[in-house]
Amino acid sequence: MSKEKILVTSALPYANGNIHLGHLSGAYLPADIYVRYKRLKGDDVLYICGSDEHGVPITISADKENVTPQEIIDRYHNQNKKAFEKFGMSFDIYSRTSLPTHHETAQKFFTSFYQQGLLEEKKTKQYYDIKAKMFLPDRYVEGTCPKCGFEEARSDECENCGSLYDASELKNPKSKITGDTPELKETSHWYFPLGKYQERLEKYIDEMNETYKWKENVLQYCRGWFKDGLKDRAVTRDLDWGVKVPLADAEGKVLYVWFEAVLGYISATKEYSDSIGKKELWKDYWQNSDTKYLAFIGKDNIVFHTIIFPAMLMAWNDGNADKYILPQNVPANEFLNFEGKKFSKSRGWGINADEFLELFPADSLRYALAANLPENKDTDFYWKEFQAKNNSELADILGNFVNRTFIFASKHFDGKVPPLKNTKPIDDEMLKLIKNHPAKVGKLLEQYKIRDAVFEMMNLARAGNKYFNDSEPWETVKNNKDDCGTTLNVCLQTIYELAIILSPVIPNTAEKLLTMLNAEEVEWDKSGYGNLKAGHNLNKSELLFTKIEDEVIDVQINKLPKEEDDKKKIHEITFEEFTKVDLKTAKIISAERIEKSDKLLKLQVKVGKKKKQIVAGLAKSYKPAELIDKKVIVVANLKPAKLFGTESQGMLLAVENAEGELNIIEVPDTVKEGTKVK
Ligand code: B3M
Ligand code: ZN
Repeated sequence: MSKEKILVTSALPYANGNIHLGHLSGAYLPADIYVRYKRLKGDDVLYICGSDEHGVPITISADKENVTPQEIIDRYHNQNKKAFEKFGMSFDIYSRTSLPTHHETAQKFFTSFYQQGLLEEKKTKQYYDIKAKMFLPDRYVEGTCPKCGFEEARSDECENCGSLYDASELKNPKSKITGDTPELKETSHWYFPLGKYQERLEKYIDEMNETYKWKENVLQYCRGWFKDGLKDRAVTRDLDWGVKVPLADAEGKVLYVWFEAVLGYISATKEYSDSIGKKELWKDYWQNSDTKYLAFIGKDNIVFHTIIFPAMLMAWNDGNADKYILPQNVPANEFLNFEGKKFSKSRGWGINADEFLELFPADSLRYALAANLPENKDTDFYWKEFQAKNNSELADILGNFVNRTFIFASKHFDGKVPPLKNTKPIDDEMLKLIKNHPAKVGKLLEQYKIRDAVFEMMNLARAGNKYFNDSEPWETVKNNKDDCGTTLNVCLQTIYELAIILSPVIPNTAEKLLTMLNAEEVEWDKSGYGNLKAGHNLNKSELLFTKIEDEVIDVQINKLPKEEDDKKKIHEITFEEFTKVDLKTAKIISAERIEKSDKLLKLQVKVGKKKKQIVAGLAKSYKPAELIDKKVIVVANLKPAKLFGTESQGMLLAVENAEGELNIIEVPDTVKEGTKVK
């Protein structure tokens, strides 16, 4: 097959936080494995990434810490760049959107759209936080849904009932930044007519899918968007951090972060071209119809890469002589969760890449994540599974196979590759497997079935171990040294192949293997049999993987916030919320058992002048008669509910002892019933 020209991008992470394992699994590791594989195939691959350094989340982080946005992006850009390096990401460049080249590129796109008359200026009313002195993006306004009463609805959309409404209809709007009530203030923005491109976009996706087979999860998202109908989208924001809107009357306005971030892929490629002294090289990728462009992302970014970015490129191409290519495929992944829950910085749930890599080798992490990528559905990272992948696969299967082969070769063949002589069926079968395996694994990688590919890679080591066992070289070494040599020859050739086909996943280990073999890297398709000549000198073997002990993993598991800590946090309420609970003293005037329940008692209580019926779980702790005339505390404003068919109009406070017995909280007899408890 002729060599391909391939441009690969991974989503540009926001430089306001650290990369965690979820990010790695979504958009980075799969792309890196694919890129490394394609390079081994001899293709011309360019792999681009960088930090997304604009947008409100960055300004908010800066405000919180009382530092400049520049300080935030510098910090996280550098930290993430280092973490990616440590993880073994093989970007050709890790650029950043705060650079002048990017600002110019993004402004050029805006100007082109503006000059083509595509952008419409519209006046809108938006929530403005007076204290924070800023217009609030949708996700920073919360209030009560005008349709269903859900209290955590967004400014123009309710997660609970799914309705969309005008921001002015939201009840009790609150700014999530200051907690204040924001005011609606008029502003104007430029809108990109996304709707106009719907037909072309549908056709583009259909065609790409027909030829290159897009992932089902990606297609489904797109269909959903098309079904709802694409609408105009504002491409500017009122903010002072970002790419300035290149118009005279646009003071205080910047390009919407998503509008410019996707163009960051192009500007980063320009940066790369400049850095190697070939200024025009970027065009050879972005403006070359022979280039295959693949955008790796997580599922939350699908619409931006399959709809908005392509529409922008179409719009540019309509009005300019130099034409950009569109993504040929967008192999988006679902999410990786952590020990059964979503990663959450605020709850301390999950682990950052750099912290992880302080503790364990990058290859162990790469392998464990790759074997469990969220390709079609969300998956979970579990510490115990990570340990098992490292110990029972990397160490026990791969490590063991390599180790026993090298020990045997050094002990009985003077550290040289023995010749292949009179092969038997068992050897022929193994040789056939080696010969066909790279193509088999390659085919899976071409289809972005990376998990399956990883499984097949390790299968070669599994087969190697089995072949070693079945050939019994410890027997043949005594009575048939040629046969023994043949076994070792085949095992060493297998290790050579493993060093190549496993290298996209565990590059550091692959390098070690090549050093041990005293051999050079070969192309993927040439990694089958025949690379080690008889008599070739091997180097000394090294330990490839250290087993991870239970204690080491337990330390990590014990570090996770406990369920109770979680609950404590969730149950924290404000004083205002507390005052909503109407606690009053009450006097019990009657009590009786509820039929068929051995726990519940039906009580009549007097709260001031009012009478209330309360169903309480006191039957195991009190006889009804014991309760009469007791003065207690009740929640007087609890919504009535039915328990065992009996209405309960309140709740009574009691404490439970270690045996599970309840003791009602009594108040002194001198306190009148109906008194407010504070
Ligand atoms: N920064 C969102 C994210 O990190 C966004 C991606 C931009 S890709 C051009 O998930
Ligand atoms: Zn609602």
